[in-house]
Order: sequence, then structure tokens, then C-alpha cells
Amino acid sequence: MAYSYDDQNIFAKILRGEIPNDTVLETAHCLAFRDIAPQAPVHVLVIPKGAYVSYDHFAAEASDAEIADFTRAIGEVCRLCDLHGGGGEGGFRVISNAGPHASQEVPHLHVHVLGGRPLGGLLA
Ligand code: IU
Repeated sequence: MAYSYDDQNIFAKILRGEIPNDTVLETAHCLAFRDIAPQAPVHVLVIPKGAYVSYDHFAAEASDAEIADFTRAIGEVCRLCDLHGGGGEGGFRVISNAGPHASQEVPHLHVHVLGGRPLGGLLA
């Protein structure tokens, strides 16, 4: 499939510094910031700086360096936010919505990192 990217989406504006964000982590290729409407005590979005609409777009076109950095950044956010909890009693969920069937709202690849409370079953 051919991927098209709208550079007027809200996360593109955040990356360009046109809209403020609550940054948790910035790396060479990624930005992680708190979701504006958190669904859990910790709700962080991790996005690549590159212009990718979804995970499959990213996997098809991103460099190995971008993919490695993104993967590591997601784990680093979990670590920074102590999502396992001090005694390992916590946990977290990582989700990426793509397209209408998944109700993707913002057409720039993002991974939701959720934690800080029991999250229930996957589709609960
Ligand atoms: P989705 O996977 O595309 O459905 O999620 C988009 C998320 O982006 C959603 O959780 C919003 O609360 C969040 N968000 C944000 O953090 N800041 C914004 O300015 C906007 C949406 I618009």
C-alpha cells in the first residue's frame, strides 16, 4: 500500500515545536510525552520524529537506527515511569492504533504506554 503523511497533524506540530507538550523522554529519533487525556495514571505517547503514519509504514520505510531507537525509547519510558513498580507488582500495556478499525485519531505513528493501575483484559 502507498502511505501518505499529513504534515499538519497535531503530532507533527508538536515535533516542530508549534504546540507545547509534556516531554518524558527525547532521543535522536523519538519523542515521548504525556497524553493530554490520560486513560491511566501513566499514559505516555512515544512517537518517531520521522513522518510515518502507522507501525507498518514505519517498519517498511524507517532505518534500522530509527527502529532500534523507537524500540528502546518505549522500554526506557516504562523504566523511567517505574511501571513494574518498586517491588515488581505493577505492569504496563503498549498499544498502537492504526486506521479506522482501530480508531486512530492522529495520523502520525504513536505508541500508547499505559500503566499505574490494573488495566483489565486486553479488550476490556
Ligand atoms: P489514537 O491512538 O490516535 O486514538 O490516540 C491519539 C491520542 O492522542 C489520544 O489518546 C489523545 O488523547 C492524544 N492527544 C494528545 O495527547 N494531544 C493532543 O493534542 C491530541 C490528542 I488532538
